[in-house]
Amino acid sequence: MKIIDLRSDTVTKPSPAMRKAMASAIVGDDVFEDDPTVVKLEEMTAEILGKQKALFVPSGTMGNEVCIKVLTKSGDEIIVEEGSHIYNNEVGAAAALAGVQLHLIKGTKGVFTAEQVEDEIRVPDVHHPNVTVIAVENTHTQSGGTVFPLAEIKKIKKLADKHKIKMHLDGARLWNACVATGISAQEYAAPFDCLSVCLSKGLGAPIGSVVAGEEDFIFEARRVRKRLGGGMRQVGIIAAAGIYALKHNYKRLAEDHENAKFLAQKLSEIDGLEIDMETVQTNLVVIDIRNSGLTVPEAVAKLKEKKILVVPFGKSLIRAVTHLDVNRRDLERAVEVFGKVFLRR
Ligand code: TLP
Repeated sequence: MKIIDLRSDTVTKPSPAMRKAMASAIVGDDVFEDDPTVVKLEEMTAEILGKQKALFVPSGTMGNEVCIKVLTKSGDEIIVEEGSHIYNNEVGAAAALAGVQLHLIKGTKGVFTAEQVEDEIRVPDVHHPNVTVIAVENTHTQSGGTVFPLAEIKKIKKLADKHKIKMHLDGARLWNACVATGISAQEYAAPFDCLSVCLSKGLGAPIGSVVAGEEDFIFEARRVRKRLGGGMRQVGIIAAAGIYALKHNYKRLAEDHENAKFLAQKLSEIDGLEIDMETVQTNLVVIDIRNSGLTVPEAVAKLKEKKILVVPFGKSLIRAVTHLDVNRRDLERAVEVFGKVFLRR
């Protein structure tokens, strides 16, 4: 029986058509900026995001960290939400690589307000670090893929301008926010000095993220990427998958969102499982199992025995993600298995 892998949308495998595009990509040495397929992907992404330039990087983590490094000096402070990927899931990279400290803001389902930021901005004082960046995550992974409202981002941007603070967007799943709201990627990216977007999540490419910003920003970002060991050679083979993904797999994210709603609805009908339906706005479903009688490791293991893969997502939480390699029938089977595993004894 097929394994239904709901651990993340990163588990998607390149389709035969994507592999064909990869195999026939024209390539060159990208450290010499000589790979036409990478150049094409960078130009295409810059245009989609309404920025002057873009840079292909191996991962979303490197994308965020390159941006942070370019925007800050060691000893600076950056404002991030307390559940953010930058704070929780990048192995302390902002501190280790850029030497910055993180100033945490508590959001509601990943969303914080301009008023909250205003309260946190320090007055200039010889003792204080310089606050140089405000980072937003859209969609917000830890909250279950919630969308950050554009109106609030615009208010935060106004405040950032007033205090001469730069804005960074962790847009690993920005595409999902765009499809869920109908707001274009350009509109969402406009308030930000730089952003990082992923091709290897819902879009289904095997590897790759893109950083975008103005020309001088990308010039520096290219140097930082090289310093981190992210200068790649005939990488058009991978960039071709990214181009294919942007062309063919963007609009279909709506299907993943529908599937996530279906899954969340059905799972929430099972005794002992709780889902905050308000957070099911895109393709992530966070399930609270505290009243099920099973621990998180037990639940993950029992589901795995029956070929359903999910990830632990907190003390009493597990996460299931919909993506292009699971269809409605797979999810119906997953619901059936959940029903058996969580059957009250
Ligand atoms: N998120 C992964 C895990 O690391 C949690 C996932 O499966 O959701 N920003 C955000 C908001 C992300 O959710 C992720 C990946 C990244 C950055 C990092 O991307 P990669 O894995 O390409 O370094």
